[in-house]
Amino acid sequence: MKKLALHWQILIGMVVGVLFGLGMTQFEGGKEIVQDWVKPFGKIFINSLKLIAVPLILASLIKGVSDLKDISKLSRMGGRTIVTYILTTVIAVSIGLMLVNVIKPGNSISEKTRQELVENYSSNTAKYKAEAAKQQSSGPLQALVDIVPDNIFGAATNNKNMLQIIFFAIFFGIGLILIPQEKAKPVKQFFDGFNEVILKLIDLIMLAAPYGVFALLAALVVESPSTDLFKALVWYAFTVVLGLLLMIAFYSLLVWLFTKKNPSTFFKGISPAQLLAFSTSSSAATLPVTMERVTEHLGVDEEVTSFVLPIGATINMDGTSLYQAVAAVFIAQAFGMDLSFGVQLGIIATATLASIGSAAVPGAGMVMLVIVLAQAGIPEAGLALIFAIDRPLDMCRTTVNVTGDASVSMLVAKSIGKLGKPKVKDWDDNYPKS
Ligand code: DAS
Repeated sequence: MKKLALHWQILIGMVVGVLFGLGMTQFEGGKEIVQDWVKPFGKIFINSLKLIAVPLILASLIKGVSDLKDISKLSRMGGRTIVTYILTTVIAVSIGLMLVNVIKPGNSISEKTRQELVENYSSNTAKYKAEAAKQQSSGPLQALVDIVPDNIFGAATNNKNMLQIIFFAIFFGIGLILIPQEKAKPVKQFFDGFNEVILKLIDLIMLAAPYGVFALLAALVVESPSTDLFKALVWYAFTVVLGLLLMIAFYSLLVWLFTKKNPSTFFKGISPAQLLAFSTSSSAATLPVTMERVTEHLGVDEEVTSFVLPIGATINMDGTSLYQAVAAVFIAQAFGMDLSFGVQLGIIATATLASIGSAAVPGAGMVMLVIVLAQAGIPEAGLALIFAIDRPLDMCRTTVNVTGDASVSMLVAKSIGKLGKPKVKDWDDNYPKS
């Protein structure tokens, strides 16, 4: 039989995991069997994702920043592009935070289930309380000071210091642009190759995803058989998808306001890339199609697409950042934690940076969620709660990531007079003359 696409394999892993877990709860000792012989494989799977986080950031960010080439091109388009990308990402995170605080998907979990979760998952509740106390006692600019590491190898030793890794990677990438290019070339080639290796490692890790999801879901079912946990997960998924749909509406408004192209022609132009993003969950795999559609069908000059879209695929992931904000607060709610406004503001910064550091491959947003959780002091054990339904959400957020890149490329092109008529006639007849 033709090998099933990975996302179908994962969906099957989910269903079989739930059924297996439900079956094991039907007889004495079933829970312990799953906890002793199945759950460890879920833990191994999540650890492998966390393992890859630091090298992933170094590789994808240094490559993305150093690909900006020379500073003059950087200044002409780079400033506009980076600012617009960061603005749309901050808006995405803010929409995510607003929705998750209004819908409160994690609050529908009963106190009994919450206690079970706390016992089963959060071995580090005490650490969280200590962290929170430490944060309260530190000065107002401590969060800023914490971003600059005093030792890169020390920073790389645990996922808590991801922001320091991101800072170093961006700093290093800028340094690469500023030195003589014959000196930078071998270094850039190293990081290009390093980036390829890391992306391959993620492919390999994701091959284990169906089994990892099976183990995670089976453990989830036996350890919290309450139906209210599943209800909470459905509300969580609803919150993410609602936020993503709002982002799609926001992009069409931006395109209409700033380029006067009507939304239906924008979506007709970009939809093949959106469908590819949805089915592959990979912005990188979709990039060639995104570039072709934006250039041929949306009238953006080649010089703009060749600069704005590769950078966008690397550092602009609005769907991912929105998902990370919702997921972080959902896990906190599920563990009965009341995040202060200050911590949620911190989530805006870390989810923005985490999405910048996320690679354009399946599951990367989940890997980088570790940063957001660690910085907000939320037990990363909560990952086990949401990973099981991560893949369908990954498909949705990747679609938004690609749509965001395409819309920003049109805005940047328009702002420098590089937005013309499409080369391929598939517009409707009343296409406005730009
Ligand atoms: N799948 C990633 C992408 O390709 C996004 C994510 O994992 O959040 O954009």
